Amino acid sequence: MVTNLLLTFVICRLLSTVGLTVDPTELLRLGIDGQLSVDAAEVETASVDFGGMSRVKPLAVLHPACAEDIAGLVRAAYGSSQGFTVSAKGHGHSINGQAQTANGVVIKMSGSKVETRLISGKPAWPSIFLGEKFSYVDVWGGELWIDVLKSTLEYGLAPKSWTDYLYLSVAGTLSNAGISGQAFNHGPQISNVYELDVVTGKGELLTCSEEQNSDLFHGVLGGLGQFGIITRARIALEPAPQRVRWIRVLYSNFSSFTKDQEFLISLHGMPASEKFDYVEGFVIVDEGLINNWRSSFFSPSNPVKISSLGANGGVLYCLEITKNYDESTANTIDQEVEALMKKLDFIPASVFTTDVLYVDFLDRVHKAELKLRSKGLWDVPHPWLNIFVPKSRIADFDKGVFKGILGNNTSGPILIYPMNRNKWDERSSVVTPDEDIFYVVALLRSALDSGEETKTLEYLTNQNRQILRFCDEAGIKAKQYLPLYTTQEEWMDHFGDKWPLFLKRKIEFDPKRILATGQRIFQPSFTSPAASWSS
Ligand SMILES: Cc1cc2nc3c(=O)[nH]c(=O)nc-3n(C[C@H](O)[C@H](O)[C@H](O)COP(=O)(O)OP(=O)(O)OC[C@H]3O[C@@H](n4cnc5c(N)ncnc54)[C@H](O)[C@@H]3O)c2cc1C
Ligand SMILES: *[C@@H]1O[C@H](CO)[C@@H](O)[C@H](O)[C@H]1NC(C)=O
Ligand SMILES: *[C@@H]1O[C@H](CO)[C@@H](O)[C@H](O)[C@H]1NC(C)=O
Ligand SMILES: CC(=O)N[C@H]1CO[C@H](CO)[C@@H](O)[C@@H]1O
Repeated sequence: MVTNLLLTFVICRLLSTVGLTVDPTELLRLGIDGQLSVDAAEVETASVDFGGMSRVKPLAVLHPACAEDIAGLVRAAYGSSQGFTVSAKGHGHSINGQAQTANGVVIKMSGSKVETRLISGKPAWPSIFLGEKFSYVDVWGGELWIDVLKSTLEYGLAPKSWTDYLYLSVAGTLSNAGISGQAFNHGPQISNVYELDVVTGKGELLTCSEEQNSDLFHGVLGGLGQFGIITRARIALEPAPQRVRWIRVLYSNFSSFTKDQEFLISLHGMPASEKFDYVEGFVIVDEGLINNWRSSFFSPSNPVKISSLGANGGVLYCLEITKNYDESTANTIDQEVEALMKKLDFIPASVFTTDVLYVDFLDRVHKAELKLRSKGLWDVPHPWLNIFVPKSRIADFDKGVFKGILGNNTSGPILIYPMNRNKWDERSSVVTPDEDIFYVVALLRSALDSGEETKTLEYLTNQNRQILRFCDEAGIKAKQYLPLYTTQEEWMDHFGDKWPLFLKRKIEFDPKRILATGQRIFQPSFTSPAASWSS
């Protein structure tokens, strides 16, 4: 069967670099008629994101039909004397305008009609490779993970490492890391990529991997879009399980909670039957939260009364674990789960179990999205904060933030789960704390204009600052995930030891600093000719 993942293109018109200025009507004369648009509605769509806090209009929007279209546009930007910027936009699920750009073109990577026909019946790259030792799929960078999943499931295969939500583009998550409850075992999504096609900031289309152009490969993974635009990614696959046993248990004692999480992720080297496949957790600071958008799990047939569980200080912690299975293991799943659960120290009366199809588990957040959309609660500002906290300080973070700064109203789910750093490749651009185990803490907040002060954007934004300041002052060497900084000093501090390499790669692969300026790490050379490279 020919899958819709085949992304080879019959006709790819090249852009000419002649006569370019940054006047949008001039941009339209680049020779890619019908693909560069200055349509008001398109420009408007390209100027917003999920965060809903930043609005920046580009000059034009490119609908690429193939990787060469992107290379042509970037070559035009690179060669232009006046200069313009180029930002790839995946599904626009950034929080702070990371995919936006003012003086340039936004490339609509997701949802554009990328050519899927084959060159004379033969794909230039195979879509799915089924090997005895390993399998993979080649996908367009703008492909959404949900579509990757649907296509690979037709072959009984699926990617190994996920995000909680699947309506994100492959390249968008690979530019950050891509984490979920499988990361302790398989590493983040950037640890599960074999090869990439990348258009650099000079407009060269290069294939890269561990062996070939390896510096570009490692740089782009977690690279915040700074070194190139990913047009193709080769993603590792495994046989897809059929079903998932999905369990939530509660703790009132934070140290028991983290001890159990750390125990469970220490099992990563064990045979599949002796570990869970997914380990996450969340913080429940009030009873209202238990009815939030991620916890429909508990109700209505599973009502939870915090008061009856003896939470001290009102804070409870929920461990969320799953075990995959299929027909061949259906008869042993109960024993395997029981054997693992025996080793945990949760509140005995607090076990909530359900059993769902693998695809329904992976796509769980979409259900919540539909519910929130129907109530008009999806398109609201999202002042999210994601932090990696080293294991040695997570208890201090609990005291200072969950039991301190947050008070009783958090305006959204708070995820917390540990990961093993040895599953992260040191050579990638992503920055983690300097310990073997670190936690992600994700405050996934929605701001509302309900008249309550604690729900406003201003209140939540201030609280985020307060949390970061707390980490600083307590000497918790936390690192932001999906980082937001505005000065180069802050970015240098964020990257720490990795900054010199990050800068070197920038100079090599995007010397005019035209790519992904919405990350606010570098100023394009043409807007600040005086700004020299810092080191
Ligand atoms: C509801 C929701 C749930 C989420 N859950 C998780 C989660 O569980 N785990 C997790 O790790 N993250 C999660 N995220 C964060 C998400 O991974 C990032 O925001 C990601 O960048 C979103 O992908 P996108 O396609 O929307 O990217 P965009 O917002 O479109 O782009 C993000 C950045 O990547 C760059 N970029 C986009 N496409 C390309 C490309 N082809 N090549 C190079 N650079 C490119 C952009 O220029 C921009 O700088 C979640 C976000 C949301 C809104
Ligand atoms: C929490 O559990 C730890 C062991 O993990 C124990 O030492 C401590 O006393 C417990 N705290 C409370 C308040 O029960
Ligand atoms: C949270 O609410 C509980 C009672 O519901 C109260 O005892 C506690 O002081 C509150 N905490 C904060 C920080 O407001
Ligand atoms: C501490 C605080 O601000 N508590 C408020 C949390 O939200 C509820 C309603 O959702 C208010 O009643 C509390 O006063």
